Order: sequence, then structure tokens, then C-alpha cells
Amino acid sequence: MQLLCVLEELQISIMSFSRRQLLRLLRLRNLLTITAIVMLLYFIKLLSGVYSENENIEVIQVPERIFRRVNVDTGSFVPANLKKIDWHDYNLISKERKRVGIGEQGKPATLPKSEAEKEKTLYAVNGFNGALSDLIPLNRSLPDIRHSKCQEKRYIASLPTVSVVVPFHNEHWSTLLRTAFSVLYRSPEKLIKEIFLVDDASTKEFLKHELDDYLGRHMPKVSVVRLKERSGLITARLAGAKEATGDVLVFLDSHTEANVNWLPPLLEPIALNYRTVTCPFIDVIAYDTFEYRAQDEGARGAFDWEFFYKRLPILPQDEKNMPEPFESPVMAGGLFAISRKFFWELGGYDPGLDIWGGEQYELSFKLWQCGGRMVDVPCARVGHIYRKFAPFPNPGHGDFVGRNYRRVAEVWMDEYAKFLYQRRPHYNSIDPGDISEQKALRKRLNCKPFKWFMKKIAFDLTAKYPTIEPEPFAEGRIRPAMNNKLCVDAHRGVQNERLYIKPCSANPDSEQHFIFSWHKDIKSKSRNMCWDLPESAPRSPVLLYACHLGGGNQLWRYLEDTMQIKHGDAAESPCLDYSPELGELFVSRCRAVATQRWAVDKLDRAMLARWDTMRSVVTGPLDYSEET
Ligand SMILES: [Mn+2]
Repeated sequence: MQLLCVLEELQISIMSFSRRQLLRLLRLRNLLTITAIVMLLYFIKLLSGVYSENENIEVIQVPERIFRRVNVDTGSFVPANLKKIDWHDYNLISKERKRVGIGEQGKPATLPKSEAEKEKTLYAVNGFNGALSDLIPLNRSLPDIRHSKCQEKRYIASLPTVSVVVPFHNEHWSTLLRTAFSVLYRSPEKLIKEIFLVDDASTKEFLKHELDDYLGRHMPKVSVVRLKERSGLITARLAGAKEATGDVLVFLDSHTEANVNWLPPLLEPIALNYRTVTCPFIDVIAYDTFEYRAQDEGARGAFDWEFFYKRLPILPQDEKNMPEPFESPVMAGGLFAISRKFFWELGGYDPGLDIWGGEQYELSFKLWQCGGRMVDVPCARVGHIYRKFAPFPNPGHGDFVGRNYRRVAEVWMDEYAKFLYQRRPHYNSIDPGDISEQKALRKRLNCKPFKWFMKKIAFDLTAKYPTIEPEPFAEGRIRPAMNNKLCVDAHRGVQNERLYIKPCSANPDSEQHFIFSWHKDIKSKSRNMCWDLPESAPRSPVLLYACHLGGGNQLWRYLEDTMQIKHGDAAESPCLDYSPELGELFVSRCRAVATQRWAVDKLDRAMLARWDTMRSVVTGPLDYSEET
């Protein structure tokens, strides 16, 4: 407004000027008027951007589902405004791209021969290549394997602070430090309030004073919380959470590496709704070469009725929406973020859970049933070393996992608990201990029934993992029709080992009882291992592999008429065959030969007749309407 007054004054004073000066001044006036109008419009836009809430919601374009339950409570973090920014640290990114050397860019690495002895020793105590890890820099560079659209994503500038909790027991030095280091290195500094490494009574000497000393000198935000005695994962996580003062708790495993810009995408959904729990995508760090790679491009977490963790496909609408966060029924367990407020509203973990086992179900069920939600976040990626084997004994006594499962089932699963007990009848006689507090919490928080969770959140679970399993097509020993002294044997082999043909035996080392399950695979009776055919060329061996229930290379059909065991559904698919001379088991082109005829102890003719109509496809109502 003042600007316009100045213009008025100018106009008055021009009367006394010459003609040429007059023209020049008129031109100046026009210029100033235009500038004033542009500036005015700019201020109007800026002011409305700060004060108008509606404007903000339109600008940030968060999917409607996220906004449905925006937190308005006081006492939890509330973003100052919803302005979005680019959180990438481009300086760091370009510095990292230039790095070369062992393990850099997440490339597979190997140790020189001279290190063979050290490699062996550290392998045995860790279940991974600790000697190699020691040669890889703590701040090694990682490949950016996120969905390509993640590079363009903006997140709100006003994000909550974070306390990272990392429980460990006898973790290797460099993998533990790399976990903490990658967090500090790849997170915006102001968001990391503290990192707690929770020592579950480790016995390795360097994890005591040496660790404290190192952290004190090099990583002041990181400190160690020590448990007096070996207490297990659940207690350790709770101990770290109790110390935490940040707005959000981020739980990580002790041999992980956070990848580029991992934190803001995990925090934004929590900032917008404190009852949202977020999980990063978990990448694979190879236990032998430390190669960093994706395991896949995501799935929804679930379980079967023996409480094995399972995964369900991403829904079509979420697939279209990639890489936006998508809802997931159950967390994988070790890596997630939750607002401190919501964590404690839910009572943390049930403190009656012992050591480990069932805790991811407990937290997942109660967060969903008690008014929260959980999403997997494709743009947040964290690598995890999947050990080759577990090097430490369990501190627990008896079937503590069964007891944990019983607690979770009794408190949260209502009439669905019996489906667990039907598969593990001994759970009926396990004493779950005092669960009155957990039940009181459920009542106090007015949590929904498990049936709601099954119908609305895990609605496609029972299509793949039915509460009552259909009968198998066939079951028992699988013997060549020409020699009933021989049996197919899985010999308790590990993944990718081949199956053999061996003398039938009840010896505990042999594994000769198989199930032609309704999933159309052939599964070992005693464990989740299936017949798998990676290659179908003649004489290809049949290998053992974890059952994936997806048909394909694990699909086998018993043909009653010809007594053949045929792999796959195609006409040219091969049949199970063996060499009596070599005692080898393999597949070959289906034909009428004695070595392709197999007897199975028990056939279910009614089920075999239903083969073509049996489909284990995932169906279900894809509806997100609010619960009733
Ligand atoms: Mn782990």
C-alpha cells in the first residue's frame, strides 16, 4: 500500500518536469506498478499457504486413507505444518557414489586366502562371515535399489525425533557398529535423538568396556543399556524403549544397514497419525559375501496356523500406487517404527512374553485391533544379515515359544485360537501364566475382536492358509512299484540338497513320510520342506526347498492310473524316475517304464478326483470401508 502512495507522489511531482523526463518517469511508474502487483499476489499466496489447513492438505496430496485418522491428541508429536521438502542428502549421495574398495556399493566381496583361518573361526561364532565384515568400512556405500519414484518423493519438513533401539547378544564388533554407524550416517542428524544398543548379557569381552570406550570417543549419540542377566529379545527391546526419550521408537536388529534416505519415509506416516506403525523393506546382506540386494519388491505380512511367519501378495490397488506405503497385517518382527506414545498406550510388548517368539504377532494384532494401523514403506530400505545358522543357544527353558503363542492366542485371537491348538494339541496343556492384565488392557482400549482383524485386514489369509486344512491328495512313504524295499528319502537335508532313494527305514536320520498336500506340492511330513524342481531337463535332480505354496516348480501330481508322479501341469512336463543301478532320483520324460511307477501308502481317491477344481488362489473382499 505504501508503494502506491509513493507512486501518487511521483505523479504530482512530474508536473514541473520536461517532456522527455516526463516520458521516462511514466515508464518508471508503469514498471513500479507491475512490480507492486506481482509482489502483492506473491504475499497473498504465501500467507494462505501458512494459515489455511485445506490448502495444505491439497498441496501435499497424501492418499486419503492416511488422513482418515489424523492424530489431533495433545501429548504426541504433531507436525508444525505440512510443508514438504526433499530430505535427500545429495552431498553424501555423490560422495558415496565415488567410493571403491572391498564391499563398497554393496558388491559381493571375498577374503584373501591368508584370512582363511580367521574366516572359519568367526563364521562359527557368528553364523556369518565376520572376518570379511571386519575388512569392510563401517561407512561402506550401498546401492540405491529403491523404486525409481522414491528419488522424487518429498516428505513433510516437520518430522518427529527418533530413538533407535538395537538389542544384541554377542553380536560381532563390526556388524554391530555398522548398524549404528549406518543409522547416524544416513539419517538427518537432527532427527536422531539417541541410539541404544541393548546388551542382553553378552559374554564377548570386547562388548564391555571396549565398546563403551569406542562409542564414547566416536559416536556420542550411541550408548549401551546392559541387562544384568540373559533375558531375551523381548525384554531387551522393552529395556531400550523404557530409556528412550524421542517421539518415535525405531527398532532394528544388530546386524543391519540403513540405506539411502530411509528415515523420513518411515516417520511421515507416524507424524500424520501417531497410531500408524511403519516397517521398512528388508533387504538381504549375504552372510558369506556381504552383498547387498533386494529380497523382493514387497509383500504383506501374515502367518499360518502353526504361527510360521508368511507373506501375502500386495493388493492390486497398492501395486498401482507404488511406492506409496501399503497396509500389512503382520510385521516381520525385528525392524519397525512406532510412536513412543502409541507403543506405551498398547502396553509395549506383553512383559509376560519370554525370550523371543510370538512378539511380532502380539504387537501386530493389538495395534490393529486397538485402533492403529500398520504399513510397509517401499522407500525405506534396511539391509539385514540373514545368518547361515544360529550360533547361540537359547536361554529359555522348556517350550517358551509355545507358552508365548498361548498367551498371544488367549488374549487376542478369540475363537481363532483353537486353530493353533488343533495343530499343536500340546498347547492346550501349556500354562500361559497370568494374562489378566493383558485382557484388562484389551477391554480398557476397547479393542476389536480378532474376527474383525481376519475379515478386514487379513481377509485373504485363509484362502492360502485355511483354518481347517483340506485333506491331502495322498500321504505316506513313496516307493518304486518294482521294489517296495526302497523309499524316497529327504534325509533331513537342508535347502537345495537333493532327494535320494534309499532303503526304507524308521531310523530317525531318514525322512521318508511325505504329504501330497492340497497346495499341490509334496511336503515332508515333519517340516516345511517341499520337492522342488529348479530345472526340468532330463535327469535333473529333485531338490529340497522351503514350501512356497505357489505351485510352479513345486507342483507335483500323482496319477493313479499310471502310478506316475508328474511335475507341473503341462503335457510335456517330466515324471519322477530313478536309476536302480546308481540309486539316483531324477525326472525324465513321462513314458510307460517301470522306474516311473510309484506306490504311495495312502491315497485319498475323493481328493484326487477333485484335483482340477482345487485352486489355492487368493480371493476375498478388497474393501476398505470403515469398520462397524
Ligand atoms: Mn537378525
